[in-house]
Amino acid sequence: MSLIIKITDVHAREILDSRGNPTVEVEVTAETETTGKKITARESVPSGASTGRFEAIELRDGDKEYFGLGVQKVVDHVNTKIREALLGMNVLEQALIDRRMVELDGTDNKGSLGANAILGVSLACAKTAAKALDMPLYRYIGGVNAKKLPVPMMNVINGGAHAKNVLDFQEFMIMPVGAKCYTDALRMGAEIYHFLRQILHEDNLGTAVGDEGGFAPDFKDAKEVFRYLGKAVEKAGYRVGEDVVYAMDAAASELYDEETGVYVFPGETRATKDAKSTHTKDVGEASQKDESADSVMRSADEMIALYEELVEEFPLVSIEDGLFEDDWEGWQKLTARLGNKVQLVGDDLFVTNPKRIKCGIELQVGNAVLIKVNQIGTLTEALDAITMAKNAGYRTVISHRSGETEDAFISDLAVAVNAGQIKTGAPCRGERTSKYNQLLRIEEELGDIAKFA
Ligand code: 2PG
Ligand code: MG
Repeated sequence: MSLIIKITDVHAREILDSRGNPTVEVEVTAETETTGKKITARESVPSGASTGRFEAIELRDGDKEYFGLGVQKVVDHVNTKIREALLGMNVLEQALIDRRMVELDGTDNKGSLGANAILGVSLACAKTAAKALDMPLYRYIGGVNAKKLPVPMMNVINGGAHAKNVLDFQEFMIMPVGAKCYTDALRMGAEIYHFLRQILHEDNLGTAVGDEGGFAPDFKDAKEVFRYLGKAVEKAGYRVGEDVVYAMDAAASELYDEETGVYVFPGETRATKDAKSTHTKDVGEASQKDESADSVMRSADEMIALYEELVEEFPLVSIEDGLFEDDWEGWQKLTARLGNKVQLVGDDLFVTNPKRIKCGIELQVGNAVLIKVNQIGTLTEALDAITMAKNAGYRTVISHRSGETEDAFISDLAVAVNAGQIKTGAPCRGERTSKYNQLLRIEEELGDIAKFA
């Protein structure tokens, strides 16, 4: 007879995320039939700032509390409709639970119950199940062969929608690929992070941090960022391109102007103007999207050319969202030109959605998929997305959101699926370090059988 651990309660509440915005936290309680033992586990839901337009719907209240960002309706959906639908189900039946919620929602994009309602419950069920079985979460999800520790992609310079600086591209990450284990990789990353702060400070550049814990100085463009990263890596005693390589998230959909079909760089425009002019009185306005004649703009071809230049000049091995989320043709070109040299990650492009990933595979677009559980809304569908990507030879990168909580589910997920890479911000700010620290625990627990990707 197979084990039955029945769900006896599902309860949600509104909590705050790392940006001070409300989000959903869910507790699932389940009782083991044979012993009568009750277990509760909780999980919360992250939230993006540069969200892709094809993501599952994150429901918000839209009234005057929390500037419309409240999630009381979502909490209510969990505490009534979802709770009623799941009571009595076996918490070990993750796929069935997720399907029941998807059916209950009844839409394509989880817009009626809210992906934030469904995801909170989905993840909390997995956690409760693992706890009831007295198993590490990564092993419960991934099985006996879950043992690969991911290379951390640490976002040490923040721009775009994650910071109020002039830097147009969103994320610049260091990957300590030369480390012999995850623990060493994290240490190397943290050391480089501290040297970077020191160098920025010496050059009178800002060391305040953005949403993901990376510094957010007014760097003019990507090349300037990579030069500084190089200095920090060397100062920390590591070799650029050998011990440490770079990754970036262009988040190009945020720069794309659909009317004109070009990418607009307001920060670079402003920095260029500043450099040219001794008169700085109209600088403030330029931080808005500047459509004037001397704005820095790039076509898709020019974007690709820029990436080629960056790859040529720096050890940049991974580019995420290099082009607009619905420019499949542009992505095909980008992949044809750079796909055999670097990792091309689809985030807003694929939105962790098996349908869009399938399309990408058919069109030979990108070669890696960013996995964000809240983009799709259930653990089962996220696992489907990972399987599909892997079967097609695409790499997977497990990812946080810019708005996070203290929960570290994604760390276990990364090991569970042997993803190989995780991006979860800088080695700074509690909601980022909670993920990195959980991976330290997992590596320690796995001991000898742990493999560093
Ligand atoms: C991204 C993410 C996470 P956001 O674009 O990859 O870094 O940002 O959560 O704001 O979409
Ligand atoms: Mg992204």
